[in-house]
Amino acid sequence: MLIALYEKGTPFEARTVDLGDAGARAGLAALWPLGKIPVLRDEERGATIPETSIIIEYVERHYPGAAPLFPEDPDARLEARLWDRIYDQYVQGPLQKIVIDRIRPEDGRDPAGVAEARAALATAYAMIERRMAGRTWAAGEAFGLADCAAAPALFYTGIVEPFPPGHSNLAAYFERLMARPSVARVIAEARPYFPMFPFNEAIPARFLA
Ligand SMILES: N[C@@H](CCC(=O)N[C@@H](CS)C(=O)NCC(=O)O)C(=O)O
Repeated sequence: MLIALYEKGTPFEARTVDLGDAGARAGLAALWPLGKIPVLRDEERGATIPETSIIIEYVERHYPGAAPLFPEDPDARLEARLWDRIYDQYVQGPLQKIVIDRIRPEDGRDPAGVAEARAALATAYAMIERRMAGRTWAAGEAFGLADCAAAPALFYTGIVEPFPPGHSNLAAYFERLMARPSVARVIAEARPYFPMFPFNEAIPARFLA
């Protein structure tokens, strides 16, 4: 969500939610019972919008700013939504499984589930490798919705399950994402929270300073 807001230059006030704090969790659940971040609260329109993809579409409609994040062409828009779903469900999803398993007590771990998640990532990497042959961004011609989903997902999956050798289109796409100023800014702002990431010892040095 932050990447999209930075791309557009949308003014907003950021509120950090400490998910380890019961009071903060209750406040978040009052806004959105599933208790997931991010949630956008638009006081002007009296609207509460959860889920990153929906937030980005809402901002695109009501506060479009300088940078459109959806292609004009309806078929390309569908592709943008598809690749947003792929990154959210089939890259970010397995990532969360692997990360959550690592912070569980030893006797609550699920090695079979983690192995499935790693296999799912390998499948997703191969799909992205094929998709990105000859492409610059995930859908359409410009940076957009699906790239906003891809950047944080691939940043963290690349750490827990490195891209396999020979996935040169995926690797080049990853470098384009990391070079995007909105993405670089979000990663720099995430740096103070890196120690909370259970694989933080594997974060490449170039992202640490
Ligand atoms: N599909 C959702 C995923 C949101 C999500 O999973 N957020 C995580 C942080 S990355 C969260 O709030 N976790 C807290 C929890 O599950 O208790 C989106 O894109 O907004």
